Amino acid sequence: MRIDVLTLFPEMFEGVFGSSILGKARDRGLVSLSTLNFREFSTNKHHTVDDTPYGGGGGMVLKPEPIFGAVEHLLEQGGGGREPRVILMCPQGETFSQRKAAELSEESHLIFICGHYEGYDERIRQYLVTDELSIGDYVLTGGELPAMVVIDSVVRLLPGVLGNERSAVADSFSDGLLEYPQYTRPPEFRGWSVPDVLLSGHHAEIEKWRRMQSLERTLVRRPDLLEKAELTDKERHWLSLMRDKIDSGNN
Ligand code: 4G0
Repeated sequence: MRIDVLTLFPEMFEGVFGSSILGKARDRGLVSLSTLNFREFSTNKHHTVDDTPYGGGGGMVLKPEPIFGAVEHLLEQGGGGREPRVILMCPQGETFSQRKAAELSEESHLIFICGHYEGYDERIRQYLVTDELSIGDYVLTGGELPAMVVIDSVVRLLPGVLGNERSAVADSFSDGLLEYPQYTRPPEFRGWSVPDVLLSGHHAEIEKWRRMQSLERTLVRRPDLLEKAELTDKERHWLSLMRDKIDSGNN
């Protein structure tokens, strides 16, 4: 996979792209990660990339020429493959999710556009961008941190990026439920002990306990996830008892 980021602050990506899992994936040739400063594609002599909005109202708007110029430069570099996804990070975008990460991980070329502005010229959205994404309902000073979040979640899904043992572990969301609690040595720490069942060696019992813990934790913290989770009739029944118990505790 090839990933390009259009940004006025390429130095923000150095640490994230060079470190840990992302850095290793890049060194091993599993992904190419590049930044491009779109100021280089400004068409005026002061190299400006923004301007005041038509119709007034204050603030600044990102001009179309530097963004179109930078994307077209990347397309001229070729690299074969399919049409790239051109992704604009903005608070008005579709909320990013694990499902979207999985969808993007199937692509061969992603281009991220990061702005620091109150807005983009609408023609960028209309004629260049394929996806508008938001990482959540809050406003940041720029789209760089959101782009890093999306890139990290996509790259870790690429084949060979995570070691076998790590990818085998059931992540939160992979089965629609939150993860069960985990413990390691010592069996007792400051008087707080590890649940007996985990030390019992009864694998069937351990699996049952973990599943119940996942269900309970999801019910308490993220009941919205239960609507889409794959549950047995027995589990649904157990959850309704649990829900009643919680409700009676609150009244
Ligand atoms: C475009 C994304 C870019 C428009 C970007 C702000 C949060 C997110 C930016 C704006 C961002 C997110 C209209 C404020 C840059 N902040 N939640 N800031 N507006 O993904």
